[in-house]
Amino acid sequence: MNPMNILIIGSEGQLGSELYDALVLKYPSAKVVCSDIRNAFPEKERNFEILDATDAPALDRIIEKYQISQIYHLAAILSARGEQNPLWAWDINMRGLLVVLEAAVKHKIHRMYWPSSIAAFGPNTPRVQTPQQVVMDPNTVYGMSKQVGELWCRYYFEKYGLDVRSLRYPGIISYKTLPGGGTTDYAIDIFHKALKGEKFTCFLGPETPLPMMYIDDAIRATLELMEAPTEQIKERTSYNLAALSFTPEQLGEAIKKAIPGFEMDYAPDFRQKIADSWPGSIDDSEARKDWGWNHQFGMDELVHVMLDGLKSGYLS
Ligand code: AKB
Repeated sequence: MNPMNILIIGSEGQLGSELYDALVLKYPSAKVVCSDIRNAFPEKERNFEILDATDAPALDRIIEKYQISQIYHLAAILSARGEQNPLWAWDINMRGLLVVLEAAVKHKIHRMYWPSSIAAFGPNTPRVQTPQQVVMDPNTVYGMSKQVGELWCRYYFEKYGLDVRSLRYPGIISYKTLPGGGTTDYAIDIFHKALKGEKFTCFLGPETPLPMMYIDDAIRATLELMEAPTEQIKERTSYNLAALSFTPEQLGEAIKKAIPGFEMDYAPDFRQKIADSWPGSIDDSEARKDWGWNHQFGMDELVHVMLDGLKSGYLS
């Protein structure tokens, strides 16, 4: 089987859409197949299949049709949206993962990727420089699905030899697509408002630190993890991954340096409690040691790339 027939499940989201472009660029001779519950980019010429990740027979058909050998399973309901419909979020996130893991074993998938998140930690996890191995007691449905999902990934690796790899993403910041339903989304909305000359009301309080990362770093980390030799992958649940950590106030100050008239205020809502249960910063030294992870985008680079990118035609 050609190791480079790749399926992205959840290809139309914030991460999937940019991962597609990165995979096509990195592996020009690979076949990269996109799948999601809707086609968000009908103008793009590419292999696209409608797929509900919990539909096992449909997934079987796609894997067979394209002789898929690698899967990136990104489809998930994020933290804030998950709290509005907990059983539905659990079903999509958990049953979706199990359906894909089963299909991966059945079709002898060469390598699989599934993202975990800082949401897998919880209120009793130490919040500063949260280590790789630590108490994890998430209290959101999204976080619970990530924590248990990590254990399922390790289980499929140990029991069936499935080479499934995972990263605990921080909040991912990007300008090409809008995220949907996360607690870290404020750090994207703020740029749209700032550029439109509007005041931004943040749904988190000013002093809420959260780990964040520019999307190019997140995509590069994902591809580097997937390319790392098997013997270098020592963590089979999911790797801590970090770049930046800031509060809404600090981000606002950084934006003000570029847009001096920018104004923001704060009206914390139910998402504050979610953010308060997550780490403020992450110790990702194991990823750095095991497979050479190193982030590139700091605060200044992040602010500039977001403002320039949005100005180039992506402003909502
Ligand atoms: C969310 O806010 O739900 C996500 C995440 C941190 O996993 N961005």
